Amino acid sequence: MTSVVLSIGSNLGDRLARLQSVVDGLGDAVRAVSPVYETDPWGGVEQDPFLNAVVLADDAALDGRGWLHRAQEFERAAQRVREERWGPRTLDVDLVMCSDGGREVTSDDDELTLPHPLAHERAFVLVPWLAVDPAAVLTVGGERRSVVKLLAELDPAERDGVRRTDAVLG
Ligand code: PH2
Ligand code: MG
Ligand code: MG
Repeated sequence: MTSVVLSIGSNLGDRLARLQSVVDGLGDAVRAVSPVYETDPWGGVEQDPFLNAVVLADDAALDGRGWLHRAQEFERAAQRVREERWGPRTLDVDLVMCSDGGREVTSDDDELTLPHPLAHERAFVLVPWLAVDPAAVLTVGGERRSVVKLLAELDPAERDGVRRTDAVLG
């Protein structure tokens, strides 16, 4: 059984519908969905705010690469085009971490890096993740770190840039 933490984001078009498309596409695999947050763009590109959420999902049949391919299918279905790094997108589905029978899956090749190498720097990932798993732990530089502490170490401005909305993914 593999479990995955997915970070989903959109800042082009009907942002909420794009996020919902992932929850719909995952169907019965979904274990938990975070609230939806409106977030200031991260990464230095001037662009409109994102909607972000985190989804926890399980699927006995998928390994890390299988999850990556699912994520890419959702992006393709949202007419995602590969564009500017950290620029605007209809839908981004990132694997934050994956575990297999409770054991963390790691990967470091051209196609897939697990855990996500930048997740610990992104309040738009950590805040929604904590909302669905207050005990979340992320491996950073080979060390298991509590996500609560990682978030506390971020610049307060980063945390303030992540604002909970009333939107609900169902
Ligand atoms: N995704 C990016 C670049 N910057 N900023 C926020 N707030 N949320 C995102 O999902 C995001 C971003 C490209 O993947
Ligand atoms: Mg991304
Ligand atoms: Mg991505």
